[in-house]
Amino acid sequence: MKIGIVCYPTFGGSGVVATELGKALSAKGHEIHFITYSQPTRLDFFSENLFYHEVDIKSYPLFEHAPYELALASKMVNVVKYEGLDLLHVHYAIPHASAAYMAKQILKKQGINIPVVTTLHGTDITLVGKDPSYEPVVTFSINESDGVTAVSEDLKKDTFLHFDIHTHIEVIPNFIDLNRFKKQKKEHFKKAICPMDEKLLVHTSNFRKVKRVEDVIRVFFEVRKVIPAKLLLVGDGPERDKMERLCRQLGTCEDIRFLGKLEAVEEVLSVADLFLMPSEKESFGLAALEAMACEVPLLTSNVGGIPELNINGETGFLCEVGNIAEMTEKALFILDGKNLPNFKKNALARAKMFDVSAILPKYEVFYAKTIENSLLASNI
Ligand code: GMT
Repeated sequence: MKIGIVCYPTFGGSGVVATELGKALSAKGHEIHFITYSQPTRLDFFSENLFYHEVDIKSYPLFEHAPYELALASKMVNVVKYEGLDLLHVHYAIPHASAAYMAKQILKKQGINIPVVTTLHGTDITLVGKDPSYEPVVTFSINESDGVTAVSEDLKKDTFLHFDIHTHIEVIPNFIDLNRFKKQKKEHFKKAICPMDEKLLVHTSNFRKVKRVEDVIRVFFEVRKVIPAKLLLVGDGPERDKMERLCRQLGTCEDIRFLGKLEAVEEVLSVADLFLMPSEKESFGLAALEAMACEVPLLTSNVGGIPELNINGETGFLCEVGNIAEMTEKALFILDGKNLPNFKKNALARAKMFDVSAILPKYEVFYAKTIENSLLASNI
């Protein structure tokens, strides 16, 4: 198949999933065309089946905000037309689903039928999408997509709850490439960070409010009172400065390191003992899956799609959002020498269920079904 993939080419989970999906599909012989406003972060190599089309967003003194959606729709029209695409797969509803709808209508006038698959990732539904300033367009463009997928059952449920949706939503969970995300021998790194064999706690995120990084630091602070431990914080974002101030206020700076945006996050995960994801909302929790693949147990909140990933008492624990005392108690239980090996083993076993080889065929089947239905429905 010739597939166009539209996504945010940044460090966010939806962009990572979209890029990894495109890479995996291309490795299976599909021709993949990425249509994004800059080169996706994980697309930094050559492959004969991978193409990149940059969306050129022209500005003009009149525009306070350059019209990204129009530039994207125009680019989609051209790529579909000149590359002969079979399908457009857009990740994150805003504004990709509505831009795809516009491209589809333009192409229809030219006698071309292009099926559109929209994948919902989370905040496009649970935070931004349901805001009245976007809701009507999000509802419309989801309903008008030829196929819709969500990354968890919980996100599917939320979509039906917040929007007037009368189309099927297929749940296809996120996935992981276990060839890349696996425990590597990085003892020298562990020794450098934890010279006294301290336990190593890790958190990775985009440091947005919804991630509750403050809870990570507070749990660490409590754990640190009981056992020797270190904390690595990977990523960057709006809350980072505030978090650095909190570390200073608690006097824990010596045991906490902010690593910033890191491409090879699997190297850090390889030496971690516990991964923390205390998010307020999380439709899937891709970062937690990456940790499990590296044999790291999870301490997470019990919201959104996380319980579909983290099995309470097996791969880690699910806790109430913001309950620092509960999280501390559970963290100490996992980190106990007699419990830790079992949690690590279970985490890896669970991650294997989300290997790319198991999830990719679900997308291929869904694409084929969507193309077939769309052909039947179109008069072209
Ligand atoms: O978590 C974010 O703020 C980024 C966001 C995105 O769209 O990049 O992540 C969402 O999509 C990821 C990939 O499907 C999911 O793993 C995350 O759980 C989801 N984030 C939220 O629901 C908050």
